[in-house]
Amino acid sequence: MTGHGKAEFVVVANRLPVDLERAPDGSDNWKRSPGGLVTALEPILRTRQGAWVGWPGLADAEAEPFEDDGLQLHPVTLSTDDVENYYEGFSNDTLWPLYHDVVAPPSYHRHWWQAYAQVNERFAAAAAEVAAEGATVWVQDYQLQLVPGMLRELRPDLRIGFFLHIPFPPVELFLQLPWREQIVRGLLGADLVGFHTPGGARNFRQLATQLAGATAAGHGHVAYRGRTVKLGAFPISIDFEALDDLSRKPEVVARAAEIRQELGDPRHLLLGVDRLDYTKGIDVRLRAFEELLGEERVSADDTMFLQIATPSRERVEHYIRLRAEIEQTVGRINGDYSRIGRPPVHYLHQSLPRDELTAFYLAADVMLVTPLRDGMNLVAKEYIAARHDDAGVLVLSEFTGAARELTSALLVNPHDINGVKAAVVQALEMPRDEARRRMKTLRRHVKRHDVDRWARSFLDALGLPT
Ligand code: ADQ
Repeated sequence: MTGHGKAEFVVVANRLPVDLERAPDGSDNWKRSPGGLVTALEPILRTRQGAWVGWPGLADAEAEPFEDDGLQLHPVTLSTDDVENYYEGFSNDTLWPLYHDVVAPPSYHRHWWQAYAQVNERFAAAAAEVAAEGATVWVQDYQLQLVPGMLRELRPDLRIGFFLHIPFPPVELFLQLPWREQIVRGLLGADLVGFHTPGGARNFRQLATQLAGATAAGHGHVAYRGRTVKLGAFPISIDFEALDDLSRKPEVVARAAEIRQELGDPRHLLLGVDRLDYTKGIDVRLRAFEELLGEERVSADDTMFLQIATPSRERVEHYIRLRAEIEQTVGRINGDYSRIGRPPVHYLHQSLPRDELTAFYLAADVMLVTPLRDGMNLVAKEYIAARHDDAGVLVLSEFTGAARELTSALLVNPHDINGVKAAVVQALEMPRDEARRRMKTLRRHVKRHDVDRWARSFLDALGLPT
């Protein structure tokens, strides 16, 4: 067939696996942004003349398709208005809070929706252009939920998969969305729609029936417009081996010891690592820690809490407010409980290099992962992979996808502050043998269920042998 591209396998994601950076002199530079997704998909992309369609991360950047280290990259341009309305607006201020159980109120604006639909058209057109006849296209995440339907219209010959990286919300909440039917129909354009958990797949199945007239078609399938759409749970993971290796490097081990020393050798070190996001429950763990200090159940003399928060979505109102609140809380706790040179809370609003982050994981006795809602939460799995010494205790919110798998962690309800406090105390006092036993079980699980297995199981279900 003429007019089609050459790629047998196409990944469509909001972001490319490289970022475009513009120097002050106006020259452009591409920088790799290593993420789990690229690592997992790179071998498959290479062997199948794969292509990746995505935004380079800079507004108004017009860039030609190019090859980077054997990968065909197809940049999609977003204007400043697109970034404001499609990305910061509809994606991050409508869908993100709605899909995370409305822990912040979502904003519904018709011009944001229009921009979302237009940008999705652009991604679908770009994918249609690069995909070969009969190719497989894998669309990623909540920013691109209309792409499967649009792409099917343009290219009925393609095999289309979609994976949602965030939770798919309960039916009653999803029904708030003024454009609920369009979104559901958009997703039903795929041959396979994947979620982190069976609950997400169940919610979607009910909505597909209720809003789009899909009908049940055997276990895990629905029939829609003469096609069968497969629905399933595919819990994402991390590159266990790479992180395990990194954590064993003598420099990283030495750095972990150095970090504890720099902190003044606390007996106990608690750690939180997140994007600065209101879904992550950073406030929950700060409150728990503050109350424990106030009640003298933990002492600032020997216990420290270190929160590392990557700057995120800094122009969206909810995030601006969250940052101010967290910083105020940190200031209050330190004001109340510090001695000179020994604040009980250390707070870094910074993104850290991989090896440094791994050293922090290795240095921490207790990892606090307390989201109010999270699709999976890779930080929990990274902490486990970094603990080659089988030490460390993970406190994990029940409301993460990870909690379904990591049942040997101390599971907590982040809405129950007393429960969180009790878990923190239990973690601090846990006998070494018990901590070891739990960590070994957790490591065995994550090692077996790594990101490679995730990608393979999704692509197998889509009918693309890997
Ligand atoms: P996120 O909400 O970004 O991902 P998460 O899964 O925890 O959440 O991934 C965060 C990543 O950022 C981790 O790899 C972590 O190492 C890194 N990171 C965090 N803070 C950092 C820092 N200060 N410096 C450097 N790196 C830092 C979304 C969903 C999740 C889902 C993933 C994958 O919200 O639920 O697990 O996608 O599907």
